[in-house]
This record gives sequence, structure tokens and C-alpha cells, in this order.
Amino acid sequence: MIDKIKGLLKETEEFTVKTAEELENFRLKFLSKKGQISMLFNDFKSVPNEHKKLVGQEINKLKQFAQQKFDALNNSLEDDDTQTEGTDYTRPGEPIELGSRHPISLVRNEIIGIFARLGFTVAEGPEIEDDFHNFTALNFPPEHPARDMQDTFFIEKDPDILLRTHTSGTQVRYMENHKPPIRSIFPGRVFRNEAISARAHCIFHQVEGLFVAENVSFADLKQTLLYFAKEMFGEKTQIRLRPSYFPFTEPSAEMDVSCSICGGKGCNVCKYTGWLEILGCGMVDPNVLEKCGIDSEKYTGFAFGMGIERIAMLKYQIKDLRLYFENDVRFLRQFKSAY
Ligand code: 2NM
Repeated sequence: MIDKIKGLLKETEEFTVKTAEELENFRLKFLSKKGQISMLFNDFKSVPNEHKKLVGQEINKLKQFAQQKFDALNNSLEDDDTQTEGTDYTRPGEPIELGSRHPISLVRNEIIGIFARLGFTVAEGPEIEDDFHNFTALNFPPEHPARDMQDTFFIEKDPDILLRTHTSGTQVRYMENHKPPIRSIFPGRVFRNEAISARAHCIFHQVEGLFVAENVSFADLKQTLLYFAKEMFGEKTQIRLRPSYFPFTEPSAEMDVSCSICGGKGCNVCKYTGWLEILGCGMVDPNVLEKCGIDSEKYTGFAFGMGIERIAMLKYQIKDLRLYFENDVRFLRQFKSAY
């Protein structure tokens, strides 16, 4: 009997399993009701009384060992992730969610695309500017209110270094470094010292444009901007130019487009006027050309500037400027597009 127990102990010690099925065989062979260990307990009845104590102890040791071994094997099978059972490797993968572009980037890229088709290149410049490029070269008189601390963020005084209030400084740099014909647009971030509200922000984005060559006329300006308006807001769009004033252009105008929401009939977006103001423009003042080293007797040019936030507001019906800067994903993920 003792030999039989020792034999079974050796067998359980040497038993190895690789699968759940083999583990079940182990359980059936040693630990089940009809297994070897149960059989030993049956045989135990016929063991002479004087040996019962020793044999009983040995059977219990064997039973304990077999149970521990079973538990250990069971755990190691569960931890083993090479086990394929329960995992369906043919299942399609979890989709990777794609990000979306910011509406300001979408509109900026769309504007760049439209002007690229007319032969305009893109140029960028520094956000920190000096007084000459931001104001003086652009014909701003020394006492112009835009030079006031109330409107402009100054970094240093005397000589004045500031955060650019428009991208026009980049156009000045471009004219200083390139001979006409010049046909470029200038997208970028600009800064004005304003209280933040639904309709104003101290940081915003502009695209300005410049065309300088021989015999550039106001008619060229109108035709270029009409093409832009139709590409941006739809083929049926009409434009309207109203006289205005900028220090760097003469004559100057503001341009409205017919309201793309109501088609010009009047609605709450266009405040029942049928028109939406989208940009400023004009013929570059000869003084500006001269300050940038361009012969104003030989060359003329037109320029324009628009706020990207405003155009995106009209395009996507965004009612509050602050949404652009909060970067709340619930806002951002609404803008999926090819651009
Ligand atoms: C505008 C409106 C009208 C403009 C002019 C120039 C430059 F450098 F050629 F003089 N840059 N940008 C311009 C003209 C900008 O923004 C509303």
C-alpha cells in the first residue's frame, strides 16, 4: 500500500501539462471521485489497524500534494497568454480615430488654394516686428492711434519692438527683398490689445495679399476678389465695394459678399442687409512702394486683408470667437475635411 502511494506521488510530481485538456486528464486521474486517490481511500478500509495511522498520513500528504499541483498548473495555464483559446484573431481591429484640422487651418488652407490657382505664392514672416515694418513703412503717421499702448502689445520701447498687429510687415519685407512682379499672400497670427469677448480676441489670424507689377489697376483688384468670393462662398456670390480708409492704400475699400445663407434676401446672419463684410483692400499707396524700395513711377499694386476667424464664422456659422481658442474637442471634432 505504502509503495502504491509512493508510486502515485512520483507520478503526480512528474506530471506536466501544456493545455487545459491535459490538466483535466490530471484531475480525472488523481483527484476525481473515481480517481486514484479516491481508490486509495477505499483500499484504506482493509489496512490493518496498527498501520492505519501511518498509511492515512501518507494518503493525505499525497492528496494535498496533488491538489496543490493541480492549482499551480491551473494558474500557470491562465497566465499564459500564448494560449489562443478565447481570442479571435480574425476579428477586425479597433479603428484608430483620426484627428481633425482646426477650422482656422481649414479656412486658411482653402484661401491659400484659391489664390494659388491665380498664381499667388505664400510667404510668412516674424510675429515679433519692429516699428518700421509694422507701422512706418506702411504710411502710419507718428501719432496714429494704432501705435498706442491701448491697441498694440509692445515688447520694448525706443526702439519699438512689438507683436505685429497685421501681417503687412511681412509684405514690406517681401517688397524689400523681391523685384516686381510680386504676387503673394501672407497668412499669419496677429495681436491686438483688445478685451476678449464673443466678437473680439487679442490674438487672431489674417491672410493679406499683394500684387505689384506694371499697370496693375483697380479693375484687377475687383476681378481677383470677385473670383475669390465665388470660389469661397459659391458661384452665385456677388461682391460690393464701399469706399474706406487705410493708411497704406489709396483709394481704399471694404468688400461685402452677398449673404450665402439667405442668398441676399435678408436673414439674421446678415442682419437683414443681404450683405456680409469680409475684407479690406485698396491700391498700395505710392509712399509705401517707395519706402519698400519699389519705383512707384513704374509700378502699381493692389493689396487686401481679411480675418480668417470672421470667414470661418460665416462658413461654419460659429457664433463665438472664443471657441477657436479653447480647443474643446467637442468643438474641434465637428470639422472633418479633405484639407
Ligand atoms: C488690408 C486692407 C487693405 C495691405 C496693404 C499692404 C501693403 F503692404 F501692401 F501696403 N499690406 N496689406 C492691406 C490693404 C491690408 O487689411 C484689411
